[in-house]
Amino acid sequence: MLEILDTTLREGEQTPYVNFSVEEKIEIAKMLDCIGVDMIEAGDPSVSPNVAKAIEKIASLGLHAEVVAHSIASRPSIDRAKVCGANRVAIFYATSKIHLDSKLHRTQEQAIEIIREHISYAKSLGLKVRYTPEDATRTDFEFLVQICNAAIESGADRISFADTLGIMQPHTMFERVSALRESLLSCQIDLHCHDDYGLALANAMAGIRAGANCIHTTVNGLGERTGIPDLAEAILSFHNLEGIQKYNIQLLMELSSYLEKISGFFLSPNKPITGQNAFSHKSGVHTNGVLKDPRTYEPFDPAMLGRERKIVIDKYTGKSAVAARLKEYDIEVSNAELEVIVSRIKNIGDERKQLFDADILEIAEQVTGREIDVIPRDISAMLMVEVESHVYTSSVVRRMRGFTNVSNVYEITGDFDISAFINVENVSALNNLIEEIRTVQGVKRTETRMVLKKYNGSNK
Ligand code: HCA
Ligand code: CU
Repeated sequence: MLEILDTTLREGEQTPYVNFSVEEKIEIAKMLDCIGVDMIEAGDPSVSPNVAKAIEKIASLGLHAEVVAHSIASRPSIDRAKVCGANRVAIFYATSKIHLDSKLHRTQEQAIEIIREHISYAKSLGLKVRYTPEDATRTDFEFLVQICNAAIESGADRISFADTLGIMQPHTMFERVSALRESLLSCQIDLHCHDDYGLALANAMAGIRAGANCIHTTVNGLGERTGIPDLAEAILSFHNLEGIQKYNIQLLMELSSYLEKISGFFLSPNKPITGQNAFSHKSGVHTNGVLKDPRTYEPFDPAMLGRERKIVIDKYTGKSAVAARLKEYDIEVSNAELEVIVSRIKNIGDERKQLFDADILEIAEQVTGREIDVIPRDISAMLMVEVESHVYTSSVVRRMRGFTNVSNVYEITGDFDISAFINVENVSALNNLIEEIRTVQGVKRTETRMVLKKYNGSNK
């Protein structure tokens, strides 16, 4: 049965500019445990006193998951893993020629000796041991087998086949893992796949097919450079495509949002599974299909994740989507009115990036000549930003204009330096966006004013 080791707390914290507090790490570990991941890699205690403290606290929580400490091959580091109370130490030592020659300055024979010595030492402390040949996928295969078998003989019961540079493809991964399975002494095989070419999860799934036992993930795919497989993508792929149903899917969105919030590292809208657009439909053909039967354009029901589908209304939209949106507000229109409303939307949609419910309701009001007295569900807000005195206001404006949901950015006089208009789907999206804007360098303070009613210019 597949196992998942989540390494948000170790690999994830290696994401540029991401750091977690001890309390945040404890919260993440608890949520991961509720989701049911099999192992939590909680950090390398030699990195800093706070990393060590977090591992210690997590190890003392009595979680269901095994708590793993990462470590270089050094006795003091392994001692620290032991002191922290981790169940297992994961010792990594690179094996590729380029790492041995240029980084470690060791021969292959020396590397084998170092591994034997440190694994035996960790075992003597009563720790379970995983050995990671770092850069395994660029390592001479015969030597890789030799050093891994030396590690297993010394007491490692797990080998992490690390694609440190993300250079595998599904078929090469399948071949390599099959060959490893044939050549290695008895052990569990982990797959640590980096995502440099966007193939990490596909490679991990191919490796599991070939007989590996465990894949490494992080929440939101965090990690060095472009990270490693995202926990939610991995769980949903194995659940829906491979029929492996052992994890608690309902908590994945909450954990992902929590990570966005505390890391300041926000998901791109088109990210699979947890991205904002994952269940949004736009073209007339798609929306018409989805409204008749969601299975036409949805690989699975968003309710699995506690999410809802969204029908985007703009110039691509057809009559059925507009009628359905109006119906959500209990507004009935005749077929002739509907046709005029859709044609107006198509004209406006050419000029405007995004149409909100307030705009659609306004058009309906104008076309039908009847007053529509409902409050749109999506939200508009005015955001005021004060900029640090040593920062150019224009540099903050430039960053703010990069956010999709921010429009009409003005430099202004008075207590604040910038005002901008925000349009989002709901309060939590508003919260996320404001948090994101607060992380922009040079932003000192923000104030948000929610719009209650909007009056557009006379023309449209
Ligand atoms: C690194 C180490 C590692 C280790 C993976 C593992 C890698 O280069 O930072 O222990 O399974 O990618 O090789 O993250
Ligand atoms: Cu890594």
